[in-house]
Amino acid sequence: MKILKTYGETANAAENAIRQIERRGATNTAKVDDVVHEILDAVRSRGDAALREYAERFDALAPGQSLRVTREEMQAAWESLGEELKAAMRMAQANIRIFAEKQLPRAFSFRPSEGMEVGQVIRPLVSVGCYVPGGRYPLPSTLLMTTTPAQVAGVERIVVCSPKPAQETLAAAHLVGVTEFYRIGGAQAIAALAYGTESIESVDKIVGPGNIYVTAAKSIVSLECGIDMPAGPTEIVVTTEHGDPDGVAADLVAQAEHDPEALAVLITPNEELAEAVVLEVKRQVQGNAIAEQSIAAQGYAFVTQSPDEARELTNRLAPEHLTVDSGADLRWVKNAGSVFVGNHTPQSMGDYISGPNHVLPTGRNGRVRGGLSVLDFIKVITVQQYTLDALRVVGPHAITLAEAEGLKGHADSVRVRMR
Ligand code: HSO
Ligand code: ZN
Repeated sequence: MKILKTYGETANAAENAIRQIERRGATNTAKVDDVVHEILDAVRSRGDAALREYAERFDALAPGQSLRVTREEMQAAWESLGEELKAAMRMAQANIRIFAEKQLPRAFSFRPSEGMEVGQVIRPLVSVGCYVPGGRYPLPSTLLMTTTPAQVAGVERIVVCSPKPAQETLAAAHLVGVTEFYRIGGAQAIAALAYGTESIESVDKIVGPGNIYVTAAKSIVSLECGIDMPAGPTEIVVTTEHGDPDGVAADLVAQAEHDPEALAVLITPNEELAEAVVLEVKRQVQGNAIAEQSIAAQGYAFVTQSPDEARELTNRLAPEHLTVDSGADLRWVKNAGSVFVGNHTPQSMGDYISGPNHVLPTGRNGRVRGGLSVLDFIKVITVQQYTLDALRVVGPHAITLAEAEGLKGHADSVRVRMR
């Protein structure tokens, strides 16, 4: 983990490192774009056959093994779990559900003037695909985080795709009541969800995190299918003046263990604290091979001249996970995926159990959106209605605007109904 002061001799080195971190999203997928296009084309043109070939080649699907997981398999997986894990999954599911329910926007309608009514209704998406990464670790928590808000929204058809799904992931699927689960992954799974195959019907939107192939595939298919966001390698920023070095280091190591490309950053005006955290990270990271790699490559402690500068830098990076000292004033947080306050709030609580989603914007997407939520699974549809009297009062203004735009048909369509 490199310590860089943003002032004095290291100011340039710090600025260069910051710029490189800022560019992290864009450069990433370019190197796999060609392969991903090839996979997408193959699944689009050859459907199930191509899907099977890729699944056998990359995801250890046995020849003859079905792509679709049966409900009996999910149930057996659930029954094989210990009571402790079952209880933890139940609590996570309950908290994710309550949180998503609170997030639901409301329908309304009102009368801006007599006889004129405008409003909105909320409708769930009809079908969604939830991608649950298989790779390095099984992620049953991601299955809960993606499917539960979709259920709360009222999505009719929820499809889960996960390569080499672990028993825990199948068990989580049983817990939430998933009925359509395919053991496919990578760009080929995204292609199947977006385009459909003989055996898999396409979905309206694909959500969930994934490796660089999945992220690249999602961005390519997004022209014809909804997607949530590019959720790439994990990122953590801790912005603190007086955090506890042990706890801060533990959070940095925790998120760094997701991926050799994970980003782990400390931002502090307190140089002593930076040194203590760096030492502590060095100690805690031992034996954790992936965290060691990512911290060596993308681990930074930026020492700023002031708390304000620390806050500005934080917003510039727009991190996926952000830990701050105090919740009393969060107005300064402009860009972040999810915020964790104080020494007693390990980021892992949010990863697993608190209820807010752990599928979060990476690659500076925290500038334009927050984490996955019930809002990703609904549409706000607007509704309006006039009485004849109201149309006679408000219509002339629409006619004026239509004529200003030279759109005679628009103007006439109002005029005709005012008679
Ligand atoms: N921190 C991850 C989510 C996760 N953590 C799943 C543990 N399991 C999102 O970047
Ligand atoms: Zn995590």
